[in-house]
Amino acid sequence: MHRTKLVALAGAMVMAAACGDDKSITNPVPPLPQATVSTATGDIAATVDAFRNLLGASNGATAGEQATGRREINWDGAGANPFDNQNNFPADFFNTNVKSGAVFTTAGTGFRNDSTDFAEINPTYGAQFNFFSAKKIFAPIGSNQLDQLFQVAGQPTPAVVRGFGIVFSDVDLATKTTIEVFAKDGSSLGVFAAPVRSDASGLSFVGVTFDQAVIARVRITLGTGALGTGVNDVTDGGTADLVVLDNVIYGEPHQSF
Ligand SMILES: [Ca+2]
Ligand SMILES: [Ca+2]
Repeated sequence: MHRTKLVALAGAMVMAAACGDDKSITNPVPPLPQATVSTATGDIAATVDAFRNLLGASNGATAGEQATGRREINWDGAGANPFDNQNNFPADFFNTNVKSGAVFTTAGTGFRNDSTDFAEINPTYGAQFNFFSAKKIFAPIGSNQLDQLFQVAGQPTPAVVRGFGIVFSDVDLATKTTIEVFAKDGSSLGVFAAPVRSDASGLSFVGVTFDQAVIARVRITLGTGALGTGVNDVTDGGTADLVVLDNVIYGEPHQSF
């Protein structure tokens, strides 16, 4: 084992020296990718459909990298039923059980897919939240932020996508519910806010696309507070704008090199 490590280290040093000796190459500064943003509030269906079409045909949960198209998570499939209305939804469900190329992280304590508008957490939530696709919706537990990362469908291989869109329920405060998209080097490609709700459905949509697959991670910020027993929405006697999410729609995950 020690010999293997030493050989690998020596190899790395040779490579570093070779790179360091080459002063003839200059790296041109790449142009910043240009984002195309679409948003909607109220009756969002037409905007969501247009966003889907922008990304291409649905690849469903087909394993393996496809040349073009999109993926989508609606949280409604029967495969997720064993996890309904609990706080232990698997972070990698949508690239293991269902091969859609998405994994999630949060600084909170877990994730929850919910068929009761989260009313079992707090009865007041039934009057706040609503679904876009019937009838499950999703949220992190113990935090109002989550990250979505991309992998080649069915493989633990980091990937990038060219677009990402998301449906939110119950956005009450402007500029607080956002997606921030990041390139594979960790640099931010921009922050994009969802519009405030505007009708009884309470739904909002924001989506962003680029010409190339440049998005490696999306940070999703849901309003200004986490769901909780006794924690009411700002429109129901509380102090925080509580927001949850439904459909996430994204370009085909392509292996990032
Ligand atoms: Ca749904
Ligand atoms: Ca709210």
